[in-house]
Amino acid sequence: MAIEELTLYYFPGSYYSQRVLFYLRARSIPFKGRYVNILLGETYEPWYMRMNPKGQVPVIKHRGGYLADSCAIMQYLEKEYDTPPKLLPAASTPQREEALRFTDLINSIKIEVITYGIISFPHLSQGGMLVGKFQKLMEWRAKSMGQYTPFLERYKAKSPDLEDVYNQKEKDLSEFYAQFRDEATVQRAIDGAQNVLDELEDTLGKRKEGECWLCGPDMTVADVNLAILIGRLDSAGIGYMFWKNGKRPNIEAYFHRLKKNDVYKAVCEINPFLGIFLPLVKKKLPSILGISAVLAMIAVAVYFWRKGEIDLNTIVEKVQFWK
Ligand SMILES: N[C@@H](CCC(=O)N[C@@H](CS)C(=O)NCC(=O)O)C(=O)O
Repeated sequence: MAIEELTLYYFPGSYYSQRVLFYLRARSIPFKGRYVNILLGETYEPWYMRMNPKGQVPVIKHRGGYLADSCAIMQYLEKEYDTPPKLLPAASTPQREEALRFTDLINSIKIEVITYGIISFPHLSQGGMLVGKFQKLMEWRAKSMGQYTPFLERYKAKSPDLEDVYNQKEKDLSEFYAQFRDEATVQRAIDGAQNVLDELEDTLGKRKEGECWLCGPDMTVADVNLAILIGRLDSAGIGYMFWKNGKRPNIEAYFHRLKKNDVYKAVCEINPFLGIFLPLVKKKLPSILGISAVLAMIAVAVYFWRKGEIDLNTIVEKVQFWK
């Protein structure tokens, strides 16, 4: 058991952060959470880019080193933390190969292209209005993407040693935006996801009684990835395109089981206000309180001064006396 403190840099509504949050909770691994606001572009600040030049969450800090990428993090923690339940089956077993193969399959789904792309091309959802609770947040994010370039330019000017890192990030972001603004690309991403879900539906259909997870009776990393995928499609209001109304009964039954799972509830069923905005306010609380206190003091001083109860000359005299 590793005793060094583990810190997770994450954003609660982020798809990839949720994978690591789910994994850590499922394994009861203690960690210190460090909330990073991707909506305000905090991951593009120089201190963060030095930690992860891709400017993305999640990142972990462990034994003085940093590691990015949700799957790499889960594999690392699997090696570092021995206490059960392990989520990657033992090496050279067919279950391990299966868990890794399903992980790759789920990773091949371009989730951002689907969820943001559908906001630009709602007719591709074939179901009219989206009703997910993250819809407003995602609409806002889809619109605000592309407005980060001035931030990147400013940070680049302040930290010339990171010039190449920021140039690469600008390039990556413009390629990323272009993907979900192209209808054919969004349609291809949806088709790709439908194919992956067909395969997962078949796999779940072959499981025996009591084998509730993708690779059998025990949860694996493949289930962490599937749970977060299902949670995202549901919260984006497009679950009906993929499993609802009897379309894929095994996936639907899996989703119903997930909804009773405490880890899933804690990680995926977050309230956008309580889970996303409140932590931000809490984080900024010292500065909010500090600014409010200064403003309140100024207001009180101005009030008494205007009432004539504060005489500036007397104050100046008193200060000089005490000097
Ligand atoms: N492959 C990475 C992807 C991480 C990622 O795309 N994170 C998103 C949040 S869900 C992010 O930080 N986006 C901001 C950006 O790409 O600039 C992983 O698995 O962790």
